Amino acid sequence: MKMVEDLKRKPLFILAVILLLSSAQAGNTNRTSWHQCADFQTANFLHGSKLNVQFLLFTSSNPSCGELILADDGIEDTSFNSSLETKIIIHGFRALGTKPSWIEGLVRAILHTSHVNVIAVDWVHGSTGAYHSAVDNVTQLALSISHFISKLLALGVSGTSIHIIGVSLGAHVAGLVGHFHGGQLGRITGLDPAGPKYTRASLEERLDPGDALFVEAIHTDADSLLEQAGVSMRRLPKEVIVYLMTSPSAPFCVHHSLVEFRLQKKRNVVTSIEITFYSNSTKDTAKITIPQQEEVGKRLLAHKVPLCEINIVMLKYLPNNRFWRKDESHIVGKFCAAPLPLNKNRTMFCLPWNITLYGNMDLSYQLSAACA
Ligand SMILES: *[C@@H]1O[C@H](CO)[C@@H](O)[C@H](O)[C@H]1NC(C)=O
Ligand SMILES: *[C@@H]1O[C@H](CO)[C@@H](O)[C@H](O)[C@H]1NC(C)=O
Ligand SMILES: *[C@@H]1O[C@H](CO)[C@@H](O)[C@H](O)[C@H]1NC(C)=O
Ligand SMILES: *[C@@H]1O[C@H](CO)[C@@H](O)[C@H](O)[C@H]1NC(C)=O
Ligand SMILES: *[C@@H]1O[C@H](CO)[C@@H](O)[C@H](O)[C@H]1NC(C)=O
Ligand SMILES: CC(=O)N[C@H]1CO[C@H](CO)[C@@H](O)[C@@H]1O
Repeated sequence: MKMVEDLKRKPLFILAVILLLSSAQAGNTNRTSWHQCADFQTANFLHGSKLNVQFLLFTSSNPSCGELILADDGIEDTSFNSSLETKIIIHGFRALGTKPSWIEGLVRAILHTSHVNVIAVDWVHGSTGAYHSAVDNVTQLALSISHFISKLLALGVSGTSIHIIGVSLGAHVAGLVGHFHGGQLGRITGLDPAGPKYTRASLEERLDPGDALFVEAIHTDADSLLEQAGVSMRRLPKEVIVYLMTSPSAPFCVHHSLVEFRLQKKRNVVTSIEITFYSNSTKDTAKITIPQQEEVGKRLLAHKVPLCEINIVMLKYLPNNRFWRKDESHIVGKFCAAPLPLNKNRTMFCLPWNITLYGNMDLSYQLSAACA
């Protein structure tokens, strides 16, 4: 049995040696000049019993060319800049043992907006095969990433400048790494943290709020987003669930505005007002609800173009008519909108007068926020 396995492995082993030799010959002794772009491994080629974790460094000066960092070799010899923040990306289960297709886009997007070191952790090798065996490899992987981070800390990198971004199963790896560092690393972002095998896991095993100074989990497949979109202006508690609106199609991101209606006088019933933003090509709607005996209702309105491209706002009062009781025929109040996040200046765009809205009738106004 053992011999059969060895025989099967030999051609691959020889091929790997040839590749190593040829790459050594292609380079010269100048480390920076022979450096070629390093890429993710493919697991079916390098099949073996080791995790073969690779750390690939990407920087703004060369966002599409990975630099292989060997944890035991001089990190100082690479383009790693220890005075910058460091983002470490950890992928999840890879059924087919291939490079995650989103890695390049994520690296480019990060480097486009921030001047940081980006390190992509390639554990394709241990993440393939059956899901449960990928899960079994998580502790060993987390240990080797922790070891790598310790090397960075020894170089003078501050723990708070480290941000781990873990996707799916990688989110729990990030949690484990953070746990090994006593929860003192700066930030962990879990993107769609994996559910299978983790819903009943202990705090040590899965991503939890104690794993870093700031821990966030972003779920893109959660249900019922919309009814939670009321706006509360209270101080954030230590842990909070927040909802981010998205559009139904790529690139999914939308702009958010706070819309607000302030009644001239309080009412004994709930007040509902439909707000619609129109640009030349888009239409987005939200419903403001003002509780009874309150003056103000606030709501988040997600729109596909920036607020400054919205030219018309349409308001519609939805009377609360019941069979036994008619609501008031009209309401009077003031409407304001502000792009989020609110900046220091708290720029609000208000219709400059109290408006009268009649039941179920659309009223349109020009909204002219200037583009910055
Ligand atoms: C080695 O790299 C340095 C820095 O990029 C460069 O100035 C030098 O010419 C290179 N030497 C060789 C032999 O390629
Ligand atoms: C590292 O980053 C800092 C801050 O941007 C910069 O001032 C410095 O020149 C960089 N060092 C190197 C070697 O690029
Ligand atoms: C919207 O249409 C008007 C009139 O055609 C045009 O002047 C304006 O530039 C357009 N705005 C945008 C953001 O395309
Ligand atoms: C805030 O207001 C100040 C003074 O009017 C202005 O210089 C600054 O650009 C404004 N900032 C923003 C984010 O609008
Ligand atoms: C709108 O109504 C409120 C409440 O009655 C009043 O204080 C405010 O002056 C009015 N604003 C305008 C612009 O008429
Ligand atoms: C690369 C590696 O270590 N893979 C291991 C992952 O876990 C499974 C299940 O324990 C092992 O069979 C693999 O060898």
